[in-house]
Amino acid sequence: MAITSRKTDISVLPTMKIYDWFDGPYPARVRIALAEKGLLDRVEFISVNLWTGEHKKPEFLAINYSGTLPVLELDDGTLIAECTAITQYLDVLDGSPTLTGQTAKEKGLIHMMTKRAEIEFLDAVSVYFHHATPGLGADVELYQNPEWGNRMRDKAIKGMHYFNRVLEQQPFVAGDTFSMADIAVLGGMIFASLVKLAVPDECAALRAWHARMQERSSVREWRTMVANNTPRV
Ligand code: GTS
Repeated sequence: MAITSRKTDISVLPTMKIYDWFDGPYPARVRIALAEKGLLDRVEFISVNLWTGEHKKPEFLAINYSGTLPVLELDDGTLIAECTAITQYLDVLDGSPTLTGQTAKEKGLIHMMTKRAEIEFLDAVSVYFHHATPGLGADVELYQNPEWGNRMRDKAIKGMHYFNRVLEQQPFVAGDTFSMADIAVLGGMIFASLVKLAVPDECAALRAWHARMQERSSVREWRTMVANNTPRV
């Protein structure tokens, strides 16, 4: 049974702040979600420079205990970290969720596949980056374990095969419609491309899905912003 809801006029909503780094793969997830929801203009972006380790400084740790980006700050000062939590918040803001599901079943499946995209793919690529490559540089990467990083690289490649099998069966990561789970896998693809982790040739369904995703205006807009080095602020 679908939950009936009335759409809220987003132009009356207070503006929000997002702490992020404009071309980071996790921040990309939230920027793509914002574009999908038509909310990009409702946000002021605050740059936190990952490459100089700003996210590990006490000032930022006071904003997000985990020392990661992105973080959403509401006009009453509430801080919401974690891409999934932020996306969920943004999705229900207008009373008409389109990314996180309407029915109990949709919500359950989207949550499961988003978590799976993180655990099996995106987070694994991230660990590979931080541990088995120079990562953010010696000044920021104070502990590295290349063996662990390489294991996570192998896990990420296995994850790509898993999502390929999923996408052989259905058009989108969590079923018949585009959702937050697709955005999470997109985050994995963005990070994989940054660290030059190729999608295996045999993952044709994953490649075809990825090509289709590039046609979405939310993804196109993000790519153009990165290519032109013109972050929204
Ligand atoms: N679980 C977090 C989420 O979903 O928001 C992970 C966030 C995350 O790892 N963000 C990256 C980060 O802060 C940003 S980026 O690498 O995608 O640009 N990394 C810095 C670090 O030191 O881990």
